[in-house]
Amino acid sequence: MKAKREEVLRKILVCTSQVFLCAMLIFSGKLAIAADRPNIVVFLTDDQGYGDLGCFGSESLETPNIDQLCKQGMKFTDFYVHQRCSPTRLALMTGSHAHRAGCTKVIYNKDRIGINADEVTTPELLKSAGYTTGIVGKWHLGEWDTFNPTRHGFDFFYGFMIDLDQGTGIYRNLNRVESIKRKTDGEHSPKLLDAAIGFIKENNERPFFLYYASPLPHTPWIPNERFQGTSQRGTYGDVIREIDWQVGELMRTLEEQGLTEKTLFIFASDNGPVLGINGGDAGPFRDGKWTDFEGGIRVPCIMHWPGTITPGANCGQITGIIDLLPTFCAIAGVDPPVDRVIDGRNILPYLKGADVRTPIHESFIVPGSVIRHGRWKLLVRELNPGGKSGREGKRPSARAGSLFDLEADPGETRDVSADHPEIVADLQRRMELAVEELEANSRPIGRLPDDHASETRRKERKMETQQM
Ligand SMILES: [Ca+2]
Repeated sequence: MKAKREEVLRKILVCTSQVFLCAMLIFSGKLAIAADRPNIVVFLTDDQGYGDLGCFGSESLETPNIDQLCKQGMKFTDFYVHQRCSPTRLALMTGSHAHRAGCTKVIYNKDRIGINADEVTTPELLKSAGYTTGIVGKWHLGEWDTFNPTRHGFDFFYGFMIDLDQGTGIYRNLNRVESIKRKTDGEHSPKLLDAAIGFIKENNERPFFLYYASPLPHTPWIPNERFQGTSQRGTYGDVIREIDWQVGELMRTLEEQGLTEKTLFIFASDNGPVLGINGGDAGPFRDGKWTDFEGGIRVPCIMHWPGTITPGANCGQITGIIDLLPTFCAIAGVDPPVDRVIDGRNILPYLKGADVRTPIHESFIVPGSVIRHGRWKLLVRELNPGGKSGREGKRPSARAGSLFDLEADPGETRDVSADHPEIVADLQRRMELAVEELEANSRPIGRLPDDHASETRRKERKMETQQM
C-alpha cells in the first residue's frame, strides 16, 4: 500500500516538474522573442493640420525636431484618419474603421459608451508578445471605469479619460489623482512629458509600446509659459513649438537610453485642423476637422526607425491609422485577430523598403460618405464644411455625386463627375459593396448597463476625492 502511494506521489512530482519546465520554456521563449523586438512610440497630436509642420510645407510654423524626424525617416503624404477625435483613436486601438468598431461620434463625458471589452486592442496584442504598454495623454474612448485604458491592454496610464475642456481630471492608472476644473494644457503638458520619459527609462531594457496622445494643439490654445510668445504665428505657433519640443525631448531620451535604432517612432495627427480662427492649416487640402474633405481626414504622418527605414523615404500610397495594429503585430511577431475583420494592412515591408508591387489599399472609404480610389474621390453624400465658420456658411458645401481628381486638384475645387460617368459608376459600386460588407461585419461599441451606473460613477468620484 505504502509502495503504491509513493509511486503515485513520484508520478505527481514528475508531472508537476514537467509542467513547470514547460511553463519555464514558454516563458523564457516569449522573453527571448520579446527582447529583440523594437520599441514602438506613437506620438498622436490633436487637431494638427496637414500644413502645420515645416516638413509638410508650413513657412511660418517652426518644427525643427519633427522636420528632423522627417528627414531621417519616411514621410506619408496620403495617410488617412477619421474626421474627429474618438473615431480615430478607436481605429488606432482596433485596426478597424471606427464605423466597423461601432462609433463615428465624439464620446463625451455624459455618454454611456466606450471601447468594447470584446475588441482585441493594439496594446493587448503587443502585451501578448511580451511588450510593456503605456499611454500618456488623452484617451477619449469612454470616461467610465470599465473603459479605462488599463482595462484594455495598457499596463500604465497617465492622462485624461476625455477632453480636458469637459471638466475632468488626471488619472494614474485607475485612480483620479488630480482634479481639473478648466482647460489648462500648458500647465499639464510638462507632466505628461515627464510621465512619458519616466516610462521610457523604466522600460529601457525590454520592448515597450508608448502611446503619447498629446492634447495639443486642440483649442483653446494655452501653451506652457516657456513657449508663450516664442513663435512667428501667435499662440497657435507657440503651441506647435511646444509639441515640437516634446517630440525633441522624447527623441533625446531615446538617444540617451541607447534606444534610437531600436525604436519605431511615429508622429501623426488625429484629424484635420479647426479652421476659421487663425489657427490650423490643412495645407493644400479643402476644409478641416469635422468633414470628410481631405482637410479633415488626411493628416501628416512620419515614421522614424534608423537602420530600418531609409532616410528621406516617401510613401505616397493610401495608408492610415488602421494600418498600425497589423504593422505592430508583424513587428512584434504576433498574429492579428482572425475572428473578425481588420481593415488595416501590414505596412512593415514598405517600411523596410521592400519592392512590393501590390498597393497597400486600393481605396480609402468613409462608409456612406466618401471614397478615395487611386487619384479619384467621390462624394456619395453632400459634404458640409466643418466647424463654426462652416455652419455660418463662410466655406462652401459640395453636392452629393461630386467627383474630384486629387492628383490634378488636391483642393477638391472642381467637380469633374460630368466628364467621367464611368468612374463615378465604378466608385459608387465600390462604395455600395463596402457598405454592404461593413453592415455584415461590424461590431458594437461598448455600453454601460442601464442599472445605476451614473450613481456608481458619482460615488466612485466622491471616494477618490476623499482619498486624495
Ligand atoms: Ca482631434
